[in-house]
Amino acid sequence: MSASYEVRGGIAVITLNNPPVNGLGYDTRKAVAEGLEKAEDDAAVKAIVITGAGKAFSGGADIKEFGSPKALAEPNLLSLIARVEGASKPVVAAIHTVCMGGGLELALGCHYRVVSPGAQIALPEVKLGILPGAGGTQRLPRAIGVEAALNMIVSGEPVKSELLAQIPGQKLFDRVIEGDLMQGAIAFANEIAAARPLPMVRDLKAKHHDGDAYFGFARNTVKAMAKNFPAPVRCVDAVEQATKAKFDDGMKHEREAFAALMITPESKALRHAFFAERAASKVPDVPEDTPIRDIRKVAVIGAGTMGGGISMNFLNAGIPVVILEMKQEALDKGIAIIRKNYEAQVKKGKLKEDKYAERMALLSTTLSYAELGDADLVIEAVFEEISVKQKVFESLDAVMKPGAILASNTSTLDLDKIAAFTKRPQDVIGMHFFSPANVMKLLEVVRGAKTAPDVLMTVMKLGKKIKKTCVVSGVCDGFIGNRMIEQYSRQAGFLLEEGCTPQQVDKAVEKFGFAMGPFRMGDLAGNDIGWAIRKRRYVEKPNLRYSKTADLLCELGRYGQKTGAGWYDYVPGKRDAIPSELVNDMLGKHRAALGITPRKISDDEIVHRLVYSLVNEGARIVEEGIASRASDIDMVYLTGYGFPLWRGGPMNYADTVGLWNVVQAMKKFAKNPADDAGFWQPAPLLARLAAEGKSFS
Ligand code: 3H9
Repeated sequence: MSASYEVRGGIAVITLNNPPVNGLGYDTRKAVAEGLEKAEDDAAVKAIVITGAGKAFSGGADIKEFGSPKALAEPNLLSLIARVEGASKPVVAAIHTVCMGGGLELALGCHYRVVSPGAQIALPEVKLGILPGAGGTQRLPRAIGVEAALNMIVSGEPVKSELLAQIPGQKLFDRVIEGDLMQGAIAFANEIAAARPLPMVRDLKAKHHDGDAYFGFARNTVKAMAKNFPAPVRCVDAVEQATKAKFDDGMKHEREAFAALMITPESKALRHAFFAERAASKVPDVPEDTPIRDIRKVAVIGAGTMGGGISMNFLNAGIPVVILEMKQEALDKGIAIIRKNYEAQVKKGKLKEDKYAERMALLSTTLSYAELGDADLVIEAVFEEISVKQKVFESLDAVMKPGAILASNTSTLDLDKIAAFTKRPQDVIGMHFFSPANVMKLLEVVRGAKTAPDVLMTVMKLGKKIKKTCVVSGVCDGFIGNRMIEQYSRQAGFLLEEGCTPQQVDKAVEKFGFAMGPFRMGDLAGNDIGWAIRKRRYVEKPNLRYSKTADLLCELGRYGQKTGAGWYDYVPGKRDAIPSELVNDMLGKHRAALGITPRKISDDEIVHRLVYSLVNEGARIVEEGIASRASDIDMVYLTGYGFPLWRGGPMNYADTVGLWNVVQAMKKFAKNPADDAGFWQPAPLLARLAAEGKSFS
């Protein structure tokens, strides 16, 4: 059933019923139109109420339909809204919980709107790289005023219904109904049943006292803030039309902008990311309704930067945390850093004093494992060395209550080995946070060979609660993200050997849209980390080729910002990366020693060699089942590694280039004698998909 129809005491009630969020897909639109017709034809019906079943009034147009003929099939959303607006009997929208996008546009086409307090009201289309395309840019400014509407349309952020209802002179909500919404809506419909003419938002005026200056300012601000996304500026243009053009002309403008934005690569990438994020939360062989364990208290081992950041996630979500350290001094230092972080948020106005106090009150500390026993989840964030982890997990195994989840924050070590240090490997899981752990969205959830399904599902749901994007990874060296970055770093080293400078590589990659190029990133994270991994690799895989440039840098003690010098020079106390003559000399000498004549390498080649390194390793990771799907890899790179959102992640980017083209480029790179032919051997999955003309998605 996509929408139900019933008559309650002379009021027809049409209930959208298209789970999970009553998306306005074809069947639902058709059912609403049929309901309207029935209600108009029934002389006993005085007025009509439209509402939504379940957990939403409506989440908007059905995004899954986009690009298919169904999205345009009549009644499309525009014609449905026109049909509602032109109905001969009053139509009341009864809004609750979620009213977004096309859902809000449908409500704006109704003659009246009543709402429950706490409902999330939004036009979030901009987050999908489009603008509201069913009258939202024309009707919302008429209902709540130009500035409030533009803020909502450009940000896409939800606003609580009771706040919107407080806007002076607003015409969005006719009544806020505390208590039973349907009872209130039917009572309201009875009150207005005889009112004529029927009010229409389209007849209101959208005015701004200083329109030209305001829209000029808004356009400049939006351009600066969203320079890689075309939609926000089009939103400003469309709302300006609402103030200057006739309603029908404004609608035409909106429709054209909507159609133009829909086909942009940016919108495609954002829609890909929307579905990728939701897909990542699903584990193919673990049912979503798997009963989960109750997590009421969390223990964190280690009060260092990572342990402190991890703890803050839980404190922010109202979950008590106990931190364990070996020495009181280390505990004091860790707590002081957490305090400092919260105080900085209070100073910036991002956190209220009382909330800060509430969070700190949830935090306790201990020097003794014996005091951790009542925690439901313990996360270890200690030194990345297997013997240290062994000690920690043996201690935890001895004290944690039965059923407690034992998690490791390891980024490289074998989780199955760690699990084997306990007598309960089914309760052991990896929770790989990214630094700063209280800020970064990504949480790689590492599933060991023996991790129990309910442990996995508990951590996935908990991850959502602490506002992380969770991606499941199987056990392998580096898991998803770091395993791929290793190939990217190897290739970056080859580029230096062939003639690039670190700044040239960083600039090209940053122009492509990465938050930071590989060398600035190395300086920030510490070049010694990669050095330690390479030393391990030289023993494990002696035939694998690495550029020696990064080792030479580390031998000079240039570990990055923490030592005041790395690939770049730094002025003490500052983070600005200054090109280093010493490093460029070092690279020149190294090339000479290898007999390489440096060549000029284009930005295009730099970017493609680096991004395709990620893609090729990503394909291996999918094929090996380490990641469940290619879009999981995109989520890892979008939320943990600064990959440009408007390109949708490395695998999506490869799809847009075309996998055949990617493989052709790789074959060309393989022929370069200064590169490494073995490096460019296409992963079997990539080769197969390219040959079959398919994509990762
Ligand atoms: C639009 O309206 C265009 C118009 O202006 C013009 C048209 C001409 N369609 O997020 P969750 C699915 S554009 C289809 O985990 P939550 C989602 O894929 C639309 N499906 O739940 C997932 O499915 P699955 C403007 C949708 O409770 C499931 O719902 N609207 C849609 O945390 C649960 O999702 C938006 O951009 C949809 N519109 O949050 C709203 N929305 O289980 C986007 C959700 O199969 N949606 N699904 O993976 C949201 O912001 C959140 O989903 C919402 C619920 C707040 C609604």
